[in-house]
Amino acid sequence: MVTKTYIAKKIVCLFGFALALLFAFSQKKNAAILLPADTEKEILKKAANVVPSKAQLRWQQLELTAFFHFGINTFTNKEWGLGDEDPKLFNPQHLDAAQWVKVCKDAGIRQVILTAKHHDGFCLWPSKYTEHSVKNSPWRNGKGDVVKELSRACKAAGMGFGIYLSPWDRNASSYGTESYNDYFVNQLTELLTNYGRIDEVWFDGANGEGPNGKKQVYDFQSWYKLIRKLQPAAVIAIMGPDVRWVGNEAGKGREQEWSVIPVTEMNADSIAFHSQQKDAVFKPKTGMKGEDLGSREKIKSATKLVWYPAETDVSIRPGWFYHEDQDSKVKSAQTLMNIYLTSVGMNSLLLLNIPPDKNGLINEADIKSLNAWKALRDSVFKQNHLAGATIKSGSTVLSGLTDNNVSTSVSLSALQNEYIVEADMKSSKVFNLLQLQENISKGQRIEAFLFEVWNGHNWEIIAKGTTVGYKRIVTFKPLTAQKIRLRILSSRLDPNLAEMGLFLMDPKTGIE
Ligand code: FUL
Repeated sequence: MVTKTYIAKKIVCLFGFALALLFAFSQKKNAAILLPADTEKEILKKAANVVPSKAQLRWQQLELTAFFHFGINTFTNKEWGLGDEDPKLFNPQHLDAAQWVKVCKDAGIRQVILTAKHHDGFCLWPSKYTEHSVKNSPWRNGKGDVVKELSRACKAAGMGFGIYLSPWDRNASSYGTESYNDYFVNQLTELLTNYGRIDEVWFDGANGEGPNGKKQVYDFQSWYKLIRKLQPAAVIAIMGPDVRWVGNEAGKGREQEWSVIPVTEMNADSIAFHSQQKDAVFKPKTGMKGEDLGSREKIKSATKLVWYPAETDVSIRPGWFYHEDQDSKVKSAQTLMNIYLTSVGMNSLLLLNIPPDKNGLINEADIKSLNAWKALRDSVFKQNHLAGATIKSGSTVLSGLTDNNVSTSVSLSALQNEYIVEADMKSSKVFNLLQLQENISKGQRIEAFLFEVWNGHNWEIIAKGTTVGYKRIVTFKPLTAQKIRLRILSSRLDPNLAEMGLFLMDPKTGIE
């Protein structure tokens, strides 16, 4: 019998269900669907509310990660091995993964990625599925496993750990046939199950087969599914949906770098929300090299937007693998500093390659340069001249902008069509570097800003910029001033400013 209480219970139940649905949909996601009827204002609002997934946010906040290109090429003195090498050549007699990790940690690097298999197909772990691996080498009498040694060293040091597994394989006889995908999945499964937590999986888009070479259709979607299932905290980079290649290997980010990108821009085949994670899953195509990937102009005709941040990969040496004759060509601390400014300082993450040598150690030349770079960064960023300043927007005093905590932020309100942050440092300071950070856990919003100083008579424009995102560093000639202001001329929604800093860098560093 249908009683009143029964009906009431049903209504409460339905109401609860509707609320839960509403809650689920109002949760911020790392992708958004745009509708044909959306106005420009609605599009901007949707774009401003696309946020990184948990894994993407953790990854971005690392700022600095390292690549270890190491393998059979280290012993054949090549960059791209053919896959026909004798595994007996692999013998890094003094290999010490803890040294690699220590060198990185001392340089302020927070995650490392190992080339578990490069294009030559040689595996740095004893894979069950191939003979082209460390198990047939004299190193540790064929009982060695570089992936294991490095993963353990990372765990002991609290360092993030990632793997590079080259889709292009010049050794596997199945390459070019459907069964190669099974081979690849088997290898990926070994790496994702036997070595503890994996923080990043890096799929290279490179393929040098040429027009008459073998053609392999990769089963990307099944690889992504496997990673999401076995290592849900990992980001999938480059030929993957979480991290985008910046577009060059020179350490150069974009002047205007949006982390929210239209799917059309990356020419993705498809996009779907993974049922458990809610993170977007799609297969990108390579070639996102344009200067502008996500401006208003770009997003206004989009149908889907995703959080897809840039990673800048560059080697500390001319090559990706170690070559003795490049010991004298290791990038200097100054060059690394410039790269830092044009990568991390341009809303990207820096993935710096530091290739171990034939002994299985990071070479002294690289260590020297890394330590000097760290000392340089410390000397520049130790003193923020805005710490202790009175910082205001209109009559509202802003706090937390110099607390080095990117998750505390101030939501600015517009004053006559722009957002103004003014600071009085109480006495004159000398500086040549402005650093800004948005709280990206609430989205990326700032589209244009001006930086001005008070010269005693009027406000003088010192620098102009477009995007800020996770971090934006702008450099200029050293100047002396007591009062400064930031004018955010355009923002997709009210900006959430997390950090603001003014620093002095030795002009000899040559950043201008
Ligand atoms: C490229 C590769 O071909 C290089 O050897 C290197 O691994 C670099 C990081 O990616 O596509």
